[in-house]
Amino acid sequence: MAHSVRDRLIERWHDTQQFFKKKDPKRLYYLSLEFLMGRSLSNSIINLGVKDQYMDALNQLGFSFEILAEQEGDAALGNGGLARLSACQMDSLATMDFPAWGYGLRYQYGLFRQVILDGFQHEQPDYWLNFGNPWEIERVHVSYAVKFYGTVEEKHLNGKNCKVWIPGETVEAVAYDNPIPGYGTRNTINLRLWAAKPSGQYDMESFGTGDYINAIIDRQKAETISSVLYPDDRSYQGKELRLKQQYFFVSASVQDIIRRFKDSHSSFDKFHEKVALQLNDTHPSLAIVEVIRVLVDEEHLSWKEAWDIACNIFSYTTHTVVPEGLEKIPVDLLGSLLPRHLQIIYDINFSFTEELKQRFGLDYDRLSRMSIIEEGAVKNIRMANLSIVVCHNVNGVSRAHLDTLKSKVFKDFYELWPQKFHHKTNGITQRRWVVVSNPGLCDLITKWLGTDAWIREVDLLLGLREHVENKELQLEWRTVRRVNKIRLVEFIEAMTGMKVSPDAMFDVQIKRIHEYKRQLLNILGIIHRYDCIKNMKDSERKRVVPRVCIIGGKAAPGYEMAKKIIKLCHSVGEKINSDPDIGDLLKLIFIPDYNVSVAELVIPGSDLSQHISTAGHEASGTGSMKFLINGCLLLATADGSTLEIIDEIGEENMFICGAKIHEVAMMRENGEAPKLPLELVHVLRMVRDGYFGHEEYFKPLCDSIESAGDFYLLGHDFPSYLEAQAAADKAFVDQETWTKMSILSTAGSGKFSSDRTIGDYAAETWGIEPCRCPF
Ligand code: F58
Repeated sequence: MAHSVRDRLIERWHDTQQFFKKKDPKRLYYLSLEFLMGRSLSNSIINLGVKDQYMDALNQLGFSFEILAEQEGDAALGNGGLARLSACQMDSLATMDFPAWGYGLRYQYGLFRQVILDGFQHEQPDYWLNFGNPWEIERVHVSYAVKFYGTVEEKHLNGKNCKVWIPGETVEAVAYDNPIPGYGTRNTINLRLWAAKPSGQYDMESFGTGDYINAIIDRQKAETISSVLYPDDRSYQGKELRLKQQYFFVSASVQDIIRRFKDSHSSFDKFHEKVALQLNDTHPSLAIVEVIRVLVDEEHLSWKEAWDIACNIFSYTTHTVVPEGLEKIPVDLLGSLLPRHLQIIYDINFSFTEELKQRFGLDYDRLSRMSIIEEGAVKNIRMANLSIVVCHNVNGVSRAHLDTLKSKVFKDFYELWPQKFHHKTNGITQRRWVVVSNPGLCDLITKWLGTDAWIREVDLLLGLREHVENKELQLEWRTVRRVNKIRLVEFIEAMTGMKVSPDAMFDVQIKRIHEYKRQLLNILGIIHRYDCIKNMKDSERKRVVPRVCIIGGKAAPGYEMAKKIIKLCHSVGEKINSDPDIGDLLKLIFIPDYNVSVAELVIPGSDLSQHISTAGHEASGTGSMKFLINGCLLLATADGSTLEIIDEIGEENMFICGAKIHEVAMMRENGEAPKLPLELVHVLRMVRDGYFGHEEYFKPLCDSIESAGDFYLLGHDFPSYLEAQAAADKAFVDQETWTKMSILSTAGSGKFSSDRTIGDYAAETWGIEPCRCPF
């Protein structure tokens, strides 16, 4: 089936590329080291508009589409928010007919599989290409040599002094194209992923000297560059392999972009009118240096010409809120791997620091903060500084994030170039997150709006507001949600062996495990709830709203605290789930191996979802948007994009808790460690006393709150968190009110479509126009 869908994809993809070639519009090249695409089958047949035909054909052959679709594995070439954002944005770029290309790496091992043994996370390799990948087209003839190491020599050529890089190693980058179909359009854009292969000229000397076996083994090593995705979503890695990955993918992409441009242009005069390059965080920032190097050293443009081009074509989006999250590459490492690039970075930095001196005088503190080179025992290259200096546009991913960039992370740069800084609030695609994953709700929305046009024009969802009081809609809404809950109940039983009741409130927190995302706050809240129920009289228990608490997410393999949180969740779950006093009043489930496909199943079946990062720590957050559009209510802190969600649907339709961003900042500045609330002290005592076992193992978790300064302010936020939870219970009892809040959540979610985000980028940052291929 996949192969027959693939044929249709290839046809449209080919026509789209031919059409772009003929029209020669300005193109956007989206560079990202991570894409979390998930499954492709359902998405493709829906976007191609052939779902019904395929369902019929499969029925006739005696297959069920749902069962077949379940067989597909996820393409998990990314970690978390940043990577899923790239996937949503590719869908919007295709649907909105923008002439865009994605570039990335074709890792052989995607994000690790999470296996839980005795409540502990273990990582297993995700060798996702084992049975082949029907969605890619191998382009053996589209390949480029990528150089590493070696020396730079000064040569005199055609009356000019030139730098010539003599590489020490060359690896071949081979293209694998992945068609991305738009919805309701013939346009099908390309995601080109590079795989590393030994170069034809690789190590010929070793062959020459007769060391045949070792020469072959060395050749094989080339492939390691694209072998594995780094599974850390917290920090940059000062590792050589990571740097090699970055340069490998950047070099191949830049060569490809320049080759395509030169196919139809004889000079670089119009390069900036035809090319926009988007850097998804700083991971592809070496592209800036590579473009300058190729233009100066290989195309023989002047430094000034190359510089002007680079400044015109590059834009950069940052996804972090803390300076520690910014990428730094040791100068020695870069100098040995890419000697010519280091020279260029020094040249850029020289001009930049001269400009700073002109503007601010000899303010050495400022100079050292803003310099691209960080001085110190180990000298580093600050990739964010390099990106800001060159890019014409620096974007944050929510309004609140931009404020943080301006006032903290990039304060100095904002003072210098205020016009460069903007935000484009993130969004998610309604095609994947409703049409594919929640067909029941999709049909219901279409019925009540009287059109399916909202699938391309998401603002039409607002039309649901006028029906919110309609009892018929409310009933149908509840029915659809109930069916989704039952599907989730079955999934939970299959994954964990636990039977839960669909009458309970399904309260979900699924995302990467991080201290700042505060899964610990959630678990401590659950222990509190458990303790309260245990101490209730029978008559009181009757009033308890039954809950199924669901937590899922992966911890980075080296992140010990996150791993302890996973184990705590299991230990608490074991205790609660087997307590006969509790029965169906409370259950705690950990869903293993959380990924895009699991999210597609869990989100439509959730009643309440939690987004409770310490205010000021989540740059945007996109999980909340997926829940929102599916009519799941949010329990959230006033952080990242939640602030904008409040503006759209109103605080009265959500459960908001916790310190505000400025309050967190104030508490931190004053070094206040507020007294912990008694309920929290009691709950922590239960953990410390071994109520859930493993007291030694959990001690650092308790210490982080009680004796290590409670950096993430669980103590401060605990009371208001419990209040928000109580408000959610109260609202859930009144199913009519809950349903109205749910409808209003979906109705107000339009702003958080990636179509809006991409429309804003296209108009304000990239300067590209739709280019629609005729049907
Ligand atoms: C995430 N960042 C943000 N980084 O945390 C989230 O708030 C935001 O919604 C999302 O980006 C999309 O903008 C994120 O996923 C990473 O994964 C980096 C990977 C490499 C190391 C540093 C973090």
